[in-house]
Formats: sequence, C-alpha cells, structure tokens
Amino acid sequence: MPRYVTVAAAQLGPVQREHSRADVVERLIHLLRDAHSLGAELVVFPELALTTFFPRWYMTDQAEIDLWFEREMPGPETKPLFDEAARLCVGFVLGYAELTEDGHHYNSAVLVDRDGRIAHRYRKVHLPGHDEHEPWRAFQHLEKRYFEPGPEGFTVTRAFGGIVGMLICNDRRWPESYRSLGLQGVELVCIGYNTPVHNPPAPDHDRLGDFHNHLVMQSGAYQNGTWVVGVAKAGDEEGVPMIGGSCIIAPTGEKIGRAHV
Ligand code: CDV
Repeated sequence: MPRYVTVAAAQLGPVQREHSRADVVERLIHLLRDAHSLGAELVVFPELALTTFFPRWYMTDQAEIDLWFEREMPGPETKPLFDEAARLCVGFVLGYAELTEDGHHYNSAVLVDRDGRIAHRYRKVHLPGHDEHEPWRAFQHLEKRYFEPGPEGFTVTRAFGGIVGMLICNDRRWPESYRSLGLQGVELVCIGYNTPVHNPPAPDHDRLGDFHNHLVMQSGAYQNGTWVVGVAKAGDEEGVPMIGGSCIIAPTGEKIGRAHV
C-alpha cells in the first residue's frame, strides 16, 4: 500500500549575529507558508536555524554562551512558528541549541507533528571541531566546547505515516549514523546542516564540498533504502560562505530535487 508525504527542504539564508530570534522566526514562518502553498506536509529547516552558527567564535563567559541556547521549546520567541504550523496543519524539523533544565547543552533538532506537538527530539552525536582557542586557525569551529554529544544515540519515531529519523550536519558524513537508523527501519531521514565552503583543516577538499555533501547523503539513502532530506543554511554568514546545496534524495540514491545555491 503506497503512502505519500510531501516534504519541503527549506534552505535558509544566512543568519547574522545582529538578527534576533523574532527576525529569524518571521523568516521561518515565511518559508513555512511558501512550502504549505506548494503542498508540503513536513518542512525541514537547517541545523541551529534560530541563530547564527555561534560555534565559530571562542567565548569564555558561560552566561554569554547560554544566550545562544533555548531553555524551552517552544519558548516565547519560537511559539509563533509552532502556532502557525499547527494552524496550517504542517509539521516541521527545527535545529537549535538546547539548554536542558538540568544544565546540559546539546545541538538538537525537534520533529513537530501537524498538531504542533513535539513528536521526537534528536541530539547531535558527531560534534566536529575542537574545544580550545586555536588562534592559528583561519576559522574556529568549537562545537566540542559548547555541546555535549547526544547521549541517546540515533533513534527513530513513527510519524507522518512512516518511520522518521533525524541527523545533524557532521553526522551525515559517517556511515553508522544512517545504518543505526536503517536497522530501526527508517524510511525518512531529515538532516539540517551548516557547512562552510572553506574547510581549514583540509583546504584541498574545498573544491569537493558539494560533491562530498551529496555523496554521503546519496550513499546513506541508497545503502539503507530510505529517503533523505538534507537542508542547509546558505550564503555568507558573518563573513563565512556556506555551501547550501539542500536536496531531496530517493531510496535509489537519486537526487529528485536540489537547491542550486
Ligand atoms: N556544523 C557542522 O557539523 N559542520 C561540519 C563542518 C565543520 C565540516 C560539516 O560536517 O559540514
């Protein structure tokens, strides 16, 4: 018996430091409405969609660091997105920095169902970068400093008529991420990412950024017989060009839709 769900890859433009949560949520609502008008039932937003990619900066003041995190989801600033999605009867995946009640910091994503309820939460396992200031690097990437690895590992849930899992950015480069979901019968993997064009630890890979992005997601889809929807932040964010290249990949490994920026 065929089942159908229409999923949108809502690639987001850059989010700068001065943009407030309210500014960004307004943009997300705009994308959500656009996707809904095209028939989408589930809209996938990128990793850390509510703020700029703050792990590019070295910070020592925990109070300043915590300002980048959400203490509740939805909170007062994100509730309008949940309300509008429920009104339109559209679900979504949203990446954000999560600060739990008991003080844990995670790079997280939630899957929100068509009634505006959180159906599943995923906490990023593969945190790239380093945890100390390394001034010789052209760009810092300090995810290990600001986040703990997700303790629950890779998990799936039943939603939108199928079995859905989430991954976040660097997770997509590792075969076990998809395989762990595949062994749980996953049918749709939603992935948000922030990938700079320049990768300072391996500058010779810069020309391969788009190729590697699609290579890993297409392989993950084909090898596990699952749909994969990968969604980027694109453009120049705080002077850092991002690769974009969001795409929707069939279980055959073929890209059936892709952003050309
Ligand atoms: N946000 C990320 O996880 N970005 C990494 C970069 C640093 C290589 C990625 O795998 O795209």
